[in-house]
Amino acid sequence: RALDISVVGATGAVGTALIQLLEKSEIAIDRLRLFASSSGARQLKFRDQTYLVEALRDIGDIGDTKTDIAFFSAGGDVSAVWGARFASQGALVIDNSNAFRMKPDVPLIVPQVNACSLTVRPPSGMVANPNCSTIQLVRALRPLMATFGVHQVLLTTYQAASGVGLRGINELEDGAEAWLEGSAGPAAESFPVPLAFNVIPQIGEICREGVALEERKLVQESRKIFGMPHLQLTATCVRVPVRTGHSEAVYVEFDDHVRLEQVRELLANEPGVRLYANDYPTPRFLGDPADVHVGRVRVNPENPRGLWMWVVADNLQVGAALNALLIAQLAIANNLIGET
Ligand code: 2RA
Repeated sequence: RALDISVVGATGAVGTALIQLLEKSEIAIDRLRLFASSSGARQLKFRDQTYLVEALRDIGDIGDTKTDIAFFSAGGDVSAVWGARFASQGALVIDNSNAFRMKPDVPLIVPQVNACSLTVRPPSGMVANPNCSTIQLVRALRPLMATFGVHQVLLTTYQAASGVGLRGINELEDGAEAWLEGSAGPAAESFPVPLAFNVIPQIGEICREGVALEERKLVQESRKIFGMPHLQLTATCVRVPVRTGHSEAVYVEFDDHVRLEQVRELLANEPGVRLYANDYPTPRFLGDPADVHVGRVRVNPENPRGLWMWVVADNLQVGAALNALLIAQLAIANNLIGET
């Protein structure tokens, strides 16, 4: 049946990508409502119709619609209030924020990795979309974790400016332009320090023990998705002057020796993973934005239990919008819509 769908955060980087994916999807839509935190009505085209983007403050009258699926990518505060309310009124809420990811009763889903964990427990039909840097990591690790015993995972991320949304891209470009013109450029707002021609080893606040929030998310979310509460994983998350596309240098230490040919075969046969045998992906020249791109796969010559790989993905697609759409398609296929 055609569905009643809402998108909250419709004019942000992720919301825009999601609406484009929805338009091309086969999901039948009876009613679409678009909400944005920014004031001022805007109009968006969708499947040859024009839709008014409503301000969040207007969201209050959702009582008059039985929303089937509500996508949220407008920040944790909005999700905490309105996501919970949509869910309590029976919607399947697919939330891109950090608000509910670690709640025990909220599934944290990457369909290619833990689709079986997608259950929607009434009355809360909340499903959490993991953090972008987590999604590409677990999609690359999945075939290896399913085959070998893993002792620990170490990684460094190189995350694009669009991780903080359109404002991040604008700040990077304005800062780069100013730098090339010899001026200091705008003060840093989206990042701890100016990002242009720089790298910043901090994403999110520095929590206890000197661990940044982004690094803690990677650990906690990977453990929840794999169902491995004691998985040894540690990371340094770095912001780099790239518009879009997160990169990760990942070191996996297995319980036993690994053969490079077997690892390559596992990655090459993993749906949605593109293996580069003699080349490597870079964010600026990335291929299919729906894929996780893996290159530089090599066994550590000093330790036959250790494997390096370089993992790159579009943080707005793989890391957010596409994963959210795949969760919706999975829920529809599993007849979970209207169950909440
Ligand atoms: C970032 N992963 O890159 C965080 C949120 N998208 O900023």
